[in-house]
Amino acid sequence: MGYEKIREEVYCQEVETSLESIATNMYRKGLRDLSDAEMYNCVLQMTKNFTGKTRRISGDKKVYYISAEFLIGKLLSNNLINLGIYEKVKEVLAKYGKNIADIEEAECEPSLGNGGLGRLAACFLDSIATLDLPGDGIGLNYHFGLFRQVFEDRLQKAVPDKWLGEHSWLNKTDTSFEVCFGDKKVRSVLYDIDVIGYEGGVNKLHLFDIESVDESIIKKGITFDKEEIEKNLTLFLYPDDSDEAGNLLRIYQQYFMVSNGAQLILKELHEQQIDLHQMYKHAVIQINDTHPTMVIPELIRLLTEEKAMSMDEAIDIVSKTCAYTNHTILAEALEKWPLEYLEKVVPQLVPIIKELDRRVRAKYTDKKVWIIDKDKKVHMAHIDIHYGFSVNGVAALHTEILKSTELNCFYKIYPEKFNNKTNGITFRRWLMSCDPELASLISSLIGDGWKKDAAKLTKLMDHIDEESTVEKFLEVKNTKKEQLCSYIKEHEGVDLDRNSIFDIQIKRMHEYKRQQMNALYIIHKYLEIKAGKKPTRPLTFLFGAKAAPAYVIAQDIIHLILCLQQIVNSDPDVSPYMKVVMVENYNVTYAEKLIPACDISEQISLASKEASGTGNMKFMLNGAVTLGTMDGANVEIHDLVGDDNIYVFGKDSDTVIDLYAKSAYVSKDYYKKSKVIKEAVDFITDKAVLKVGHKENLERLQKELLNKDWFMTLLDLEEYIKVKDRALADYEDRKSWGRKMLTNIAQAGFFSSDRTIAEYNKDIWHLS
Ligand code: 26Q
Repeated sequence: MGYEKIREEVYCQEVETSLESIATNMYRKGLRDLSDAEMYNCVLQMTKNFTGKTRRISGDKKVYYISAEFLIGKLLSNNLINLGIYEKVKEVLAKYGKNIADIEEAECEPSLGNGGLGRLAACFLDSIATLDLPGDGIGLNYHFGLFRQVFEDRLQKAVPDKWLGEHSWLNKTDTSFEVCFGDKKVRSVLYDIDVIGYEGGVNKLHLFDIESVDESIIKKGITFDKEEIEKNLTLFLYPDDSDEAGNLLRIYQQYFMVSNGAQLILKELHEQQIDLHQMYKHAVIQINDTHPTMVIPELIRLLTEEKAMSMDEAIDIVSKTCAYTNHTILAEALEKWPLEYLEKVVPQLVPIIKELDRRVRAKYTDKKVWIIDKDKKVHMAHIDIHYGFSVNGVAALHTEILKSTELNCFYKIYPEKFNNKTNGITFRRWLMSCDPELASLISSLIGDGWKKDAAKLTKLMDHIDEESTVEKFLEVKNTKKEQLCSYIKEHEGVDLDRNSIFDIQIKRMHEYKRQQMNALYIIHKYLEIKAGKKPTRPLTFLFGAKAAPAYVIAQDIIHLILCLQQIVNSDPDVSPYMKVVMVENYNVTYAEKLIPACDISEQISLASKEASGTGNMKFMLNGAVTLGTMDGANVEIHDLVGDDNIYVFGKDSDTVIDLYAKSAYVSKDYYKKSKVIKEAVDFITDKAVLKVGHKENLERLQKELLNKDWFMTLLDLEEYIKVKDRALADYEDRKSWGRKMLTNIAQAGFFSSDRTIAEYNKDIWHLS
C-alpha cells in the first residue's frame, strides 16, 4: 500500500474522535448537539489539523503562480475528497444526524476572482499539487472579494460580500514584509491556505494583506474612499477602474502583491542558500495575465539595489525566470498604465521600466513593440514579452490569433517564446464533487483510473452502443435536474419543470459573450408561442452572470433578461411552455449546481473574442451538449466530439477579423433584411417590456444593437435560431441524445487541468 493510502486510513480512523475533541474544546458540546454552522467549524478545524500533518511537496525547483485572482470556491468537500476522507466524514456526520450537504452549505464562498482567469488559477493549484509538483500561489487576501449581486427592481445592485469570518481556511503566518509606495510605506501580513493534491501532498496559496484595512469605510453599496490606501488596499477585488482614483488603487494593489511576492521568493531562495545568479534554476514565476507584470521590474530592482547585481545580469536572470500567460485579445482589457500614475505610486520602478524600454528601442525600430508609447503609457504585456522567456495563449485558436494578428510583431521577433497551453479544469471539483452520481456511474463502467488519468475516460466509448448504459446516463441527468429544481425553488422562488430542456448560459456578463443574442432568441420563442406555435417540449432558459458595476450596457442586458423572466414566467399562454430564470449572485457554488443539470451549454461568443472558455469544458464533462461558435476551446471540443455531438453556428474568426479590419459590419443592414431579427429587436421596447422595465435601459440597449453592435450580435442571430431549434428537435430522440451526452463525457479527458499542468511543466517550468 502506498504512503497516501496508509495516510488515508489513519485519518479515517481518527475522524470521529478528532471531531469529538474539537467540539468539546470549541463549544463544550457533544457532536449531536451542534448546529450545522458549529459542525462546519469543527470539520474545518479537523481538516486543517489533518492537512497540517500532511507531507509538504518539495523539490529542487518551484513554480510561483502569481495572480490577482484565485477563485477557489468553497473548499470543504474538495479538501475532504483530496484527503480521501469524504465518504468517512459523510458517514460520521450521518451518525450524528447531519447531512454533509447541509454542512457544506454553512461555508462561505471566498469570491477572490471575477471569472475564468481566477477559476483557472484555482484549478491549476489543485492540479499542481495532484501531480506532486512544488508550486505555490501568490495573491491578495481581499476582505470582501468581488461584490455580492442582488436584484432590485430588475437591476443588478452590488453589495459587499463578507466571506471572511472568525473561522476560515486562512492560516496567519509570521511572514511580513515592508512595501514602499511613492507616498507611503505599509507592512504586510501573510495568510496561507493549504492546497491539498488529490491523494497527494500539500502546496500553499499565499495571500498577502495589511492589518490596517478598515471595513468601516464602506459607504453605500460597495463605494468607499479610494484615496485612503492604508484602509482600503485589500478591501475589495479590483476597484472600479472607470476613474483615476480606481486605477491608482489598482496599481497600489498590484505593486503590493508583486513586491511581497518578489520578497517571498528571494527569502525562500536565501533559506535554501541558493546563489541568486542561479535563481532561474530553482524558481519559475508564471505571470497570470498582466496584472502581476510589475514583478519583473521589481525583481530587477531588488537584485540590483539590494543584492548588488549589475543591470545586465539582473535583467538576464529575471528574464529566464518569468513566463507570461495571455488571457484576452480584447484591446480594452490589455493594461496600459500612464507613466505619471506609476511615478506617483511606484516611482522606484520608473527608472527600471525606462531602462527596459530604452533597451527595446535600441534594438527595434517598430514602435508597436516599445514599452512606453508616444502618449507616455506603459504597455504591461510588452514588458512580459520582452523580459520573459515564454508567452502562452490558452487555447489553440487563441494562440494562433495572438501569433498572426494581436501579437504578430512580437511573434516575428521571438517565435520561440510563443506556445499554446489549452486550458483545463480539475475533475475533482467539476465531476467528483459536483456530480458524485455521474462519477460513480463512470467508475462502475471503467473503474477508478480516470480520477488520476483523465484520458482513460475514452474507455466509455466502448459502451456507446449499449442502450441500457446510455439510459443510465440519462437517468443521472434527470436526478441532477430534479436537484437543481429544488435548489432554484428555494433560492429564486421559481418552479421549474424537470422534464423541460435545460438550456444554460453562465459566465461574466459581457457583450462579446453575447448573452443578448440568447435573450433575442427567447423573445423570438415567446413571440412564436404567442402566435400559437408551441414547442414540442417545455424549455427552461437559465442565466447566471455578474456585470462590472461601471459597465453600462452589461447592466442593461441583465435588465432585459430579468424583464423577460417576469413577462414569460407570468404569462399563462407561455409559461407552461417556457421559463426564464436569471439566478441571483452567480458564483462557483451556483455553477456546481447548474452544470450537472444542463442539457444545452451556451458558448456563443463572437468568434475570435473568447480566449478559451472553461465553462464549456465543465458542461461537456457533465454530459451537456455544446451549442457554440467556433471560438476559444469550442474548436477543440468540436475536434474531439465530431459534428454529430456539438451544434456549431456563426461566422468563423477569419471572417470576423476581416470584418473588423475593413469596418464592414453594419448591424442595421441585418435588422432591415430579416423579419425575425426586426421583430426580436423591436420587442425590447415593446409596451409589454416597458411595463415591467425601465425605458432608459431598454432604449439604450436597443440603440446599441441597431447603431453599433460592436460584437456583431445580429450577424449570427438567424443561424443561431436555426441551429438552436435543430438541437431542441434532436433532443426528442432520447437515445441519440444520450449517445451525444456519453460521447461528450468520454472525450472530455483532454480538458483535465492535470493535462494542462503536465504541459506547462514539460514545456515551460521543467520542475522535475
Ligand atoms: C484589466 C484592466 C483594468 C481592470 C480590469 C482588468 C481585467 C480584469 C479581469 C482584465 C481581465 C480580467 C479577466 C479576464 C479573464 O477572466 N479572462 C478569461 O480567462 C479564462 C482563462 O484563461 C479564459 O477561459 C476566458 O476565455 C477569458 O475570457
